[in-house]
Amino acid sequence: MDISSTYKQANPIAYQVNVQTPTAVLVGGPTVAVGVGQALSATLRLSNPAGTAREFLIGWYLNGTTGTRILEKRIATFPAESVVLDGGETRDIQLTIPWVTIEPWARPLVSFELTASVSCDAISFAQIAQRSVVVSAVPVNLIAAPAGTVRFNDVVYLDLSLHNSTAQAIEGITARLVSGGSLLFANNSFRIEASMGSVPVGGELHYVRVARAIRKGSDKIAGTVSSVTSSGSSAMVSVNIVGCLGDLDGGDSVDDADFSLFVQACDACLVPPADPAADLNRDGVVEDSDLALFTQAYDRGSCEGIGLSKNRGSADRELENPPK
Ligand SMILES: [Ca+2]
Ligand SMILES: [Ca+2]
Repeated sequence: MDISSTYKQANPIAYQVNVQTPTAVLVGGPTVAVGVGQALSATLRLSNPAGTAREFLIGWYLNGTTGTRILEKRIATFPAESVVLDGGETRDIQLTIPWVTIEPWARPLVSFELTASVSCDAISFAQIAQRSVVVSAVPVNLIAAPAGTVRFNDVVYLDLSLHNSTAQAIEGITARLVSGGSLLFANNSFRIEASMGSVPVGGELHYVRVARAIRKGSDKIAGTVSSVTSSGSSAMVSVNIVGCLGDLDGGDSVDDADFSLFVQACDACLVPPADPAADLNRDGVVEDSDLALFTQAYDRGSCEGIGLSKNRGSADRELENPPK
């Protein structure tokens, strides 16, 4: 009776250990980042602890997933590449997966799982060398002008921009701006968005929109760019709003100094050159109807409690429902 053969059949794992099992590991952290248009690169470390040379067959495959759901079975390199390691040798093998292979699946919310598929003699190591692959987003920039502190009722320009430094066009772009409730966009909403088409390699995108400061206090505005070909990116900008309706110098009260500025704006009439903060009803001209609102604000004097969500004056309510 062949005791050795019987032992091998009953104890396959012990058998593998006895012949000095080779190893295959993807080196690095749990996640591999790949930029849009760039090749995915990963290092596979092979080890042959046996006393004699052995042939390794190396392949890889990618699964596209959303959450735990696998989108498609796999894309893979087969037949596998052959590598011979001497006895006791450890060697790093570079795996390179071109972007054209990844691109058809590269969509927002899709991640990938890279598996190195390795066999040595009759022992297969598929499933043991895995890494998550994240398609990096293209960063965006958001600028407010004027920056920092603005006066109540001032016009603020928001510029959401993107530079395509990747190796392929970014397609199907949607740009979006969302205010925290203190900046009202020209569409009379706290949120505005538009389809922006595509940005070629090396090209720039600018999404510039106008908003009005309608509430005192600090506010955060979020700008987001999403695309059908890459992950979404977002940026934030903070704006601090001082004063109240009619407080044209930002001193937190409506007094003679503001009236002087209001008269100057009245002379100019059209916005611009007239100060937009003097156009209290926001119809593009500074005239009698603004004077009526200014007089109410002047009689009130202090900005205390004005422009907050509670205890609002009639002028504030008018601001939130401006003439179409
Ligand atoms: Ca003032
Ligand atoms: Ca007006």
